[in-house]
Amino acid sequence: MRQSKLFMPTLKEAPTDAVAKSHQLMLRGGYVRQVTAGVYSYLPLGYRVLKKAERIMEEEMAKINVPEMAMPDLLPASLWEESGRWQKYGPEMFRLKDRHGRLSLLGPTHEETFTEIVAKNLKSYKQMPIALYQIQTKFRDENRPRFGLLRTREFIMLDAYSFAATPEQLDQQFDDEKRAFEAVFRRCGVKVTPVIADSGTMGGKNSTEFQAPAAIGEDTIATNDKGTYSANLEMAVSEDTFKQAKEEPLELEKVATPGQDTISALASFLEIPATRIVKSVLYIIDESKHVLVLIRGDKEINEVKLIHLLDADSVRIATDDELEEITGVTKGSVGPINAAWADTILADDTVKNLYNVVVGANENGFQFKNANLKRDFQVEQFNDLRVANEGEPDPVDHLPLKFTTSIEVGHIFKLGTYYTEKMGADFLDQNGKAQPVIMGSYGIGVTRVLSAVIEQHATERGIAWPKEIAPFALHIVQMKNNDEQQTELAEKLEQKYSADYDVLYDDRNERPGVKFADADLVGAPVRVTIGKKASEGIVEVKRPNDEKATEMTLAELDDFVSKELG
Ligand code: 9G3
Repeated sequence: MRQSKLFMPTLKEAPTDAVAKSHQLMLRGGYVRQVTAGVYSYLPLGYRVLKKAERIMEEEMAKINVPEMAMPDLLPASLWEESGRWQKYGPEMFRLKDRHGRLSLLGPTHEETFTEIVAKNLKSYKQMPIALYQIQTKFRDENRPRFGLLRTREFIMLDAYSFAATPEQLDQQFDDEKRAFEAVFRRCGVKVTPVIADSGTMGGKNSTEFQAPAAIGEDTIATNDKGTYSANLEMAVSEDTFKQAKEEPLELEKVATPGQDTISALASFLEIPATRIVKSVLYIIDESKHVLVLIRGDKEINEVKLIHLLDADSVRIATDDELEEITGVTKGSVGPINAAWADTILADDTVKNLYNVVVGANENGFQFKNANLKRDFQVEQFNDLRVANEGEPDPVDHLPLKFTTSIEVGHIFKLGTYYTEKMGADFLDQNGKAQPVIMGSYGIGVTRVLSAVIEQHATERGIAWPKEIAPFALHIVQMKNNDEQQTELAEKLEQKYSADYDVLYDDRNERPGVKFADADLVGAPVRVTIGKKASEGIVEVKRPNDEKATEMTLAELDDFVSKELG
C-alpha cells in the first residue's frame, strides 16, 4: 500500500478528553474517529487491525467446528417479550418503532434470536451438540461511554451460542470455546486471565470472564501468585483473618453517640476497634422487600453476592428518606435489635463469632454496647456477603490475594435452559421425552480487544502491534521521495516483500521527522528506512521497541524479516 494513498489523518496531540492511552493513540494515528458519543468510525488503519483480529477469530472457531452465520440487528420486541427481557432492561436498550408502529430494538446481544432461529429447529438429541457464532455490531445505550473503544454504544462482538442435549455436552462445548478464546487472545497478543465471574441476569450461577490486565481497566480481579485462584472482585472469596477471643457476654448497655454516623467516627468516639462494631445496612430488594444486612465494621458488603444469595433482580441500599420512613431512625442508629420493620436479617460470616459488639439501637443517636448474638439479636442466616480484601488468603491455596485492574475482553456462560424454557425450544431425548435444549453463550468484545492490545503494548510514542494483527507487517520509509536510487530500492523491496507480507511504503513528500512520527503510530513490527546508503544496498531497520535502528545489507534484511515476521 502506498502511504500517499492511505487515508491516515494523524494528530500531533490527542484531544484533552482522551485519557486512555489506546484512545489517544487511535485518534492520533487516524485509526478511528468519533461520530457521536460512544459511536466510532474505523478508518483504514483501524479497519485493517479489526479485520485481522476477526480473521484470527474465524480461524479459531473453524478449528472447533463452529460455523459462522449472521443474525439481524433490527429485532422485534415480541422476541424479547417471550424471554421476559424486554421489560427487564431499561434505558440501555435501544428501542424504536418501525413505520407501522411495531416495537423493535437494536440487538445488544442475541440469546433470544439464536433460541428462536436455532434452538427451535433442534427437534432431536441426534442433532446436538452443535454451536454457531457471528461477529457483529451490538448496540447498548451506555450512560457514560468513555475511553475510546473501551466503552461504546455501538461495538463489535463475537457472540457464539451452543446447543446441547445433556449437561455433559454443554461442559465439553464450554471447554472448547474457552480454549478457542484463549487461542484468539494469544494470537492477538492480549494477555488475559480467565476469572470466576458474575453471570448477572443471565441463566446459570457463575461464568468465566477473560480479563486483560491494564491500568485503565474498569474491573478488578483478585488472583493468588500461584495462579490457582482468579476471580472478578465481584465474586472473589477470601478467608477472614480476624479472630476475636471468646468473651463472657456482658450486660447490654445503651450509650449516647450523638452525630457519630460512620463506623470510623463511632470507633474513635467509643475508643473501640471497628471489629467490635457490627454495621447494619438496610437494603431494598426488587423494589419491594426490606432486608437488613449485618457485617463486621471493618468489612464491606458485596452486593453481587447479595443478589446471588437472594436470587434477586435488583438490590440497593435504602435512601436516607426511605430509611427513616421504614425504620423511624436515621442512618448510623439502625440495628438488628427490635428491628420489627425488617423482612429478614442476614449477616456476613464475620458476624458469627463476635462477642459484646456495638450495634445501632434503633433510636436516633444511640447504640447498644455488649450486644450478643442469640441473646440480643437473631440472624436468619450467615453467608459470605463481603468484598474480599487485598492480602487476605485465597480460598484454594490460602495465598495472599493480589488485586489488578483489568479490561473484560470476553465472557462465557453456561446458560442452561433459561431461554429455551421461556421460548419453548424442546427436543426429544433418547427416551422420546421432550426436554428443553441446554445452551451456552460466549462473547469476545472485538473492538475492546483492539484497545486492550494497545493498552498492553503501547509506549507514549506509539503502538507496538503484535505481528498477527499489526495493520502492516513491514513499513518501508523512504527519506527523499524524489531520489532516484532510493525510489528504485524502495520499489524493489515493496515488490519483493508484498508477496508474503502486508507492506506499507511511505512514498510521501514529507520531512523525515514527520515520517518517523507517523511510523511510530502505524506500529509495524519491522520498519525499513531507505536513505543515503541506498546506492550501497544498505538500509536501516528498526522494531517499535528498539531504541535505535540498525544498518543492514539487503541479505541481512531478508534474514531479519523472515525471523521477525515468519
Ligand atoms: C440487554 C442489554 C445489555 C446487556 C444485555 C442485554 C449484557 C446482556 C449480557 C450478555 C451475555 C452474553 C452473548 C455473548 C456473551 C455475553 N448487557 N448482557 O444480556 F438487553 Cl440492553 O450479553 N451474550
